[in-house]
Amino acid sequence: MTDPINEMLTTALTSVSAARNSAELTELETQFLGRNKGLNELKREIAKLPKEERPSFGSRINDAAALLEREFAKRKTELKSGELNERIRLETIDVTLPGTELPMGRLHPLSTTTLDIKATLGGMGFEFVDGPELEDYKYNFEVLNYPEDHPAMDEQNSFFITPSKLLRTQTTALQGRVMGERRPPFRIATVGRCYRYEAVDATHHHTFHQVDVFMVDEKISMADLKGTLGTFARSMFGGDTTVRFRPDFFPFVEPGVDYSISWKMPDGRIRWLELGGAGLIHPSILRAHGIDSERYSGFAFGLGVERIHMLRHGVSDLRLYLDNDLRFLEQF
Ligand code: FA5
Repeated sequence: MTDPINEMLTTALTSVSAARNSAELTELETQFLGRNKGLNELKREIAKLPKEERPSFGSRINDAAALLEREFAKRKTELKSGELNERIRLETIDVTLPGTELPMGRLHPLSTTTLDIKATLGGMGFEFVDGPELEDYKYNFEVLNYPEDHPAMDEQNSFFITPSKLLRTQTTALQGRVMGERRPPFRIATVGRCYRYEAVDATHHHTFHQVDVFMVDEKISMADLKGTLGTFARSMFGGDTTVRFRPDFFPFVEPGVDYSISWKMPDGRIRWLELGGAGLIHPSILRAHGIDSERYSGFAFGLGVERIHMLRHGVSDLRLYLDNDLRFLEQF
């Protein structure tokens, strides 16, 4: 007759040495040494044995359990160290492997354009000054000679925050702030965000950027304006660019013009592209700031930053600058 203790011990020892990992081993441990399982289950047989056989059967089960526990412990150590070695092997960093390339960030096209504008005008002696985007009605319209309810203001529908504060519609709003604090001569430029409440299309946005440039000194004339604009335009658009003036109205300049630059088409023909507005600062504005308009005069011009980048790179839709679509931005 086969001995149930030996039989179970043999099966258990074979299974222990065949266990492939700690999890399997833990399962086997429950199976053979668990409460009311395996060898412990055999203990229930004791009661069925003749009295004299009971003690030796019981002590043989205990011996077998002790032997098995040692085997489990041994195998556990073996498996654990194998698993640790495997983990070390897997987690080892090979410093000789090529690295993962991280995508490089870059400046937004409007930022690079702004830097170009600043380098150009800075090189021409203009000092850059920032004005607030949340501007006083006074600086955005009033001191720029917009009479209340003047139709010129309709072209610059605004986002009013309070009756006297609005998101500036033009960087020209800086003029009054500078003239309130400085005495001529000065050469000032500013670039920044502007807002207008208007229908968004390929050439208009509610949020866009402008550059404004103005200087006040003795004997400043339209010739100075044209010379400065020409130098600026040639630096931004190429060496043979010329500037053309046409009369236009802005309440803060007299005379006022809109200006275009010459643009050479691929077939060699010249096209004129409108860039912005300009003129001689209205003498009444100088006087309002205590500047002697008999002695001093000044010019001012303004233009859109998006427009510059669009012309330089053939971009046909201004909305792309605010969409933040990488497929567009990564082209520059
Ligand atoms: C002005 O804003 C005047 N302040 C310019 C000026 C300055 C005239 C100094 C005289 C002396 P205008 O509204 O035309 O003018 O705007 C100037 C430029 O800003 C436009 O040519 C255009 O390039 C840009 N611009 C104006 N409105 C928008 C808009 N909604 N979206 C995108 N660009 C705009």
